[in-house]
Amino acid sequence: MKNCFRSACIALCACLLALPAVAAPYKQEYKLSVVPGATSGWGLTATYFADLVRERSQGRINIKVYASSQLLAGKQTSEFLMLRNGSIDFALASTINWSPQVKELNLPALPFFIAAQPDRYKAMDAILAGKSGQMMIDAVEKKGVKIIGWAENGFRELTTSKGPITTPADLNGLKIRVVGSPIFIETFRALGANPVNMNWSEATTGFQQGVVDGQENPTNGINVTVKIWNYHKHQCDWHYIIDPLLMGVNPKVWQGFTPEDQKLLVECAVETEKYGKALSRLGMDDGASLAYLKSINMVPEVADPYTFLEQQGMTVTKLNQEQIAAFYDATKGVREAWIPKIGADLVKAAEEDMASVR
Ligand code: X2X
Repeated sequence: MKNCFRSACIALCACLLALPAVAAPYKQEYKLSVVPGATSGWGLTATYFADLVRERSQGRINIKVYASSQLLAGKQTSEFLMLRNGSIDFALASTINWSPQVKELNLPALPFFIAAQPDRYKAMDAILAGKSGQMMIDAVEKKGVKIIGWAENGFRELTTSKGPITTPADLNGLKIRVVGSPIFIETFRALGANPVNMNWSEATTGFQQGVVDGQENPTNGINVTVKIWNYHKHQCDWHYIIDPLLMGVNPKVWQGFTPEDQKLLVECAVETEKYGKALSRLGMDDGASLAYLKSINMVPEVADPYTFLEQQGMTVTKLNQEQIAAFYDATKGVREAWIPKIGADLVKAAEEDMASVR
């Protein structure tokens, strides 16, 4: 009898050991936050990621994109904290919106730091693929959010109702809407402008009412999709800063995925980076973005943004390197003040990454 009981126990244990580990069930829906609208380049990039993940996981991982700062009650600079505390599962996020909490993310917002490079796209790619990109990721992860990839909102160009703008003096006294991140206030003050802090969720109403004379955002991703010509007739292409996008995940949510699914998510993020960068750079690079978008059959309606903006009655002024140098000089003090806050070692690593592709 005793033996019988023992054998039964052994058999039961063997059975239990043979069972696969019981993974936590996946959520029916994972919420992904995006600050601007669903039709912005950034919104389309997030949707591309969500669709890819759904398809490759055969519907096991269902990510829903919540655009227009819906999950943030309009307050874009609270996104990082909400993702960290788990109110949000995923975010495709601008370095600008997380920079109040993670100082290192001000690196791409150092005025004219990347714009002064001979090839700004190459310089950006070198940073993201290099040591400085990894240092930014490490800084975010140390603060409690998992990063699985990059994408791009784009180089930010200035649009104004008064203009054209070709020298810092042209900005004198102009009211410019900026995001609520301190480096922007300092940069525009250094240029003699009057920066006004406004959430993106309220910005277009502000443009409509003429509360400000201008704003700065990327050409393809935002200026075209928000129909900026309805408010501003001038665009100054000065490339003064860029906001790469981070694909962030709440760490508990991340740990809830099996290793295979974590791998799948990273692979989807890698493809999303290619798509997002191509959308952002389309019509402004050597043609590589158009070729890529054609190859995946995803060319958007506006493939030539400059011609398109001019057709809408806008004047686009493309500054040459000499004109950009005048803005570079005028913002020297901002760079000097911010390098120690961002971290001199990070800025040095970025300089080395950019130099490696010159
Ligand atoms: O607020 C902006 O300008 C936007 C949409 O580009 C960001 O979220 C950084």
